[in-house]
Amino acid sequence: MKDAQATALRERAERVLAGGVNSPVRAFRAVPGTPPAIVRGEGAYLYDADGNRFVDCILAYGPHILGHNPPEVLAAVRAQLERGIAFGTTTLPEVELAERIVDAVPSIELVRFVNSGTEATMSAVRLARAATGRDGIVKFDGAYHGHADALLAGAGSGVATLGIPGSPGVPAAAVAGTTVLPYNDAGAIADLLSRRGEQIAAVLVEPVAGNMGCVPPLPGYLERLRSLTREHGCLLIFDEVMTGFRVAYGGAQSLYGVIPDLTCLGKIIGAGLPVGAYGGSRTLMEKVAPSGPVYQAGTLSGNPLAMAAGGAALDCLRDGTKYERLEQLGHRLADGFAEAGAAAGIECAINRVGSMVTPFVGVDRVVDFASAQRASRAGFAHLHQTWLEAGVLWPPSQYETGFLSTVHTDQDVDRISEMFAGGVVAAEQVPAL
Ligand code: KE4
Repeated sequence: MKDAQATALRERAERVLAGGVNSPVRAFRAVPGTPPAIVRGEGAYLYDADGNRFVDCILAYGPHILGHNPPEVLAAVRAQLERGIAFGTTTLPEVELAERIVDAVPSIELVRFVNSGTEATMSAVRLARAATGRDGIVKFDGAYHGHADALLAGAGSGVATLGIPGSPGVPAAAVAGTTVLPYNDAGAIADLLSRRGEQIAAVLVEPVAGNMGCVPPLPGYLERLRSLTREHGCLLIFDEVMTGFRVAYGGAQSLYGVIPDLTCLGKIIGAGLPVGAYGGSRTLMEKVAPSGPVYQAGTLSGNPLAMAAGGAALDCLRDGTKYERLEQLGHRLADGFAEAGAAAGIECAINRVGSMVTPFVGVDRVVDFASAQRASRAGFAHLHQTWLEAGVLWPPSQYETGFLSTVHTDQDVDRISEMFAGGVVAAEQVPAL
């Protein structure tokens, strides 16, 4: 029955939504099967109309670190709803969330809320260009920073999933200032900056890559980015849309002790409601209108419902104890994958930072997009289908990161591992899909 409802919803959606989805990765184009027709989320689980339960490792691609509908977030949203949805004025919830972010994130003295991660990175790049008077931007192959023209070059996530080389409609001029380098290659960035550093406004990096699958920074890499950008007068921008409040309460910058000039946030700070943010020093952020000339705006930026939801979520995370639980769960899951792969005699690279986990089948090490691309996508697709049939919902792409929440149980994690064991096969053994 679940396939019948899923197919019916997809066919109905394809009659009125572009591609039947509102974001390409949801279309399951890189894996077999039909996206389930989800009608409800609760805790670590999603449910379809027939009540079939799925252990959810997508978690809306990151926001639901506390699981679906955490009571504290629901209560905060309900309370705000009674007071109003949007006012077009400054409200207490946006000030309170900003205070939490300023208190938590080392690089941020002033913050500006927007409505998506794309807006956050797009605005941070504009600010960096204005602040330095330079146009050049460096990003890394397989990193995804949203779909702003200048940042679609060499993008990961859905762009990589669908194998789109950038995107039609992005004029060459829009990406002319964007240089794409391999991630985790300190020599490549050192060489580029030695040759063209004075033209580079900013180096934009996911401090833990999450859009080529999860790929942690090699030891010393972030420190090297920090020293090289400082040496050449470029800004260092950490895109922490995914890692912010995910890998630590202060994000990857507090986990690794490397402080960027600007930070982009999203996902968890809205607890599933539309949100993005960018922030940095007072000196930099006062260049943003209306205090400075760098223009950026948004009708629903700082929306009170999203702000109330994010504030409640951060209050649940602030004491740090939940990160200990996320580390335990992530460690248990990664160990389960590694044991299953070894037992099956299949070469696997299991990458993890906290509760961000990606298994790569058919390779022994993944440190950048090129090595991620050497993993068996057919093997991943087979694994994804095995999970789906067993009631585990994993992101439908090798180039997405699986997430755990504070309300996943050891039993949930062990089931995911058991199904990994059933689904991980060598590329040559992958049945015709
Ligand atoms: P949004 O514009 O989708 O809110 O955020 C863009 C973005 C920016 N930076 C990072 C590090 C991100 O991971 C994202 C978006 N993440 C993807 C998942 N890998 C969103 C999923 C989707 O496109 O539907």
